[in-house]
Amino acid sequence: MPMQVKPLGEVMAAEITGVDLCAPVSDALKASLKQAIADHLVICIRDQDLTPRELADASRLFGPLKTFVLREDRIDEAPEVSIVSNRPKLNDGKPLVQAKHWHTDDSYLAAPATLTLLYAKTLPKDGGDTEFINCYDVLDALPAAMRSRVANLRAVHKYLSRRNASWVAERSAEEEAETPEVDHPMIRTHPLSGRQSLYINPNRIDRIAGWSDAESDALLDELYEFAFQPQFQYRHKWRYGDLVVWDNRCTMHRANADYDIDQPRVMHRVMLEGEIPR
Ligand SMILES: O=C(O)CCC(=O)C(=O)O
Ligand SMILES: [Fe+2]
Repeated sequence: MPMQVKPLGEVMAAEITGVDLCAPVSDALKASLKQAIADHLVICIRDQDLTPRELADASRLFGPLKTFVLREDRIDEAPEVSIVSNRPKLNDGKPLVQAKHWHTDDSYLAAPATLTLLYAKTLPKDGGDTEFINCYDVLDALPAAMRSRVANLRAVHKYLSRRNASWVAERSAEEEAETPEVDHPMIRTHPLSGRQSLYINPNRIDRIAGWSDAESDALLDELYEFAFQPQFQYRHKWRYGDLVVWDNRCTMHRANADYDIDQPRVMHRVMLEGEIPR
C-alpha cells in the first residue's frame, strides 16, 4: 500500500498510513516522510510495532541520533531511546506527569534536537494527549509592535531556569557539566523551509540576554500569553501503534496532565542530533 498523508487538524499535523518502518524503507519513501514533516510540522505514523532497537533504527532514517543527557532514563538495549513515564525512575517511581508545561525540547543545549520521535508503549484508557503549538503561526500573527521588540533579542536558556514551572530531574555532576546556560535568538529561521518562527521555551528561558529579570518577565509573560492561544494548537489523541515525530525548531508541545494518573503511561522517545538555532 502506498504511503498516505492526511491532515489531522487545521493548524498543523498529519497522519501517515501505509508505512511499515520495520520493512526496508526506500529513498523515495524516506524523502516523502521528511517532506511530510516539513509540510505539517508534526506527523503521526500509525500502526507501528517497534522494539527499542527498531525504534532507534527507524529514527535514524531522519538523521543521526543523540543520547539523552539524563543517563537514568536511557534504555540499555538502545541507548538512544529514553523512557518518558508517569512513574519516572528519577522520581523514585512515584506518579508524576513529566513535561506538562509548554516547551520545545532540548533548548538548554547549544544545539537543540531538531526532531523528537515519541512512540506509545502504554496508554491510559482516556486522555494523556500531547498538545502542540505552531510557532510559525505564532510569529506570523504577532502584533507588529511586539515583533519588532523581539526582532534582535536573544534569550538565555538553562536546564533549571528561574522561571521554570515543571518538575525537572536532578542532574549528576557530569550531566550538569554538560549543560551550562546558553543563549538563542528569539526569532529563528528554519534552515529547510526558510520560514521564521518564535523560538521560545517557557520552561527553560531564564531571561532575555542583557535585560533585568523584571524587564524580561514583563516581555516573556506577554509573549507566552499570546503564544498559548488555542488557534495555534493541535491536540494529539494517542492510539497504540502511533509514532509521532515533531520539529522542535518551529513547534512547542506539552503532555496533557488531565487524566487519571493511577493509570500508567509510558512512551519511548528518541531525539535527533541538534543544530545551532539561527
Ligand atoms: O509525554 C508527552 O506527551 C510529551 C513528552 C515530551 O515532552 C517529550 O517527549 O519531549
Ligand atoms: Fe518534550
